[in-house]
Amino acid sequence: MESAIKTIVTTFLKSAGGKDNLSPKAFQKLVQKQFSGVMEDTDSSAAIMEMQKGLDENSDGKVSFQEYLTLIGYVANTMSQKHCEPKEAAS
Ligand SMILES: [Ca+2]
Repeated sequence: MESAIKTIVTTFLKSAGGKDNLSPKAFQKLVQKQFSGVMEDTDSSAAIMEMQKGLDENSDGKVSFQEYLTLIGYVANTMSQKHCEPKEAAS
C-alpha cells in the first residue's frame, strides 16, 4: 500500500520535472504511459486534452498534484467498478 502511494507521488514528481504542475505535454505523456491499460482514447491527444480540461479545477491550463489525484481517484473508481461487474452479473 505504501509503495503504491509512493509510486503515485513519484510518478507525478518525475513527470512534472520538479515543478508544481504538469504541463499539458507532461500530462499527455503521463496518461499515455501510465493509463493506456485502464483508459480508452489514450492514443488520442484531443481526448487527453478534454480530460485535462475536466480535471483543471482552477483553469490554469496545467494539472496540479491535487488535480492529478482526482484523476487517480477516477481511475481507481473505474478499476473497482470493473472488478465488481462479474460479481454483480453472477448474483
Ligand atoms: Ca490546474
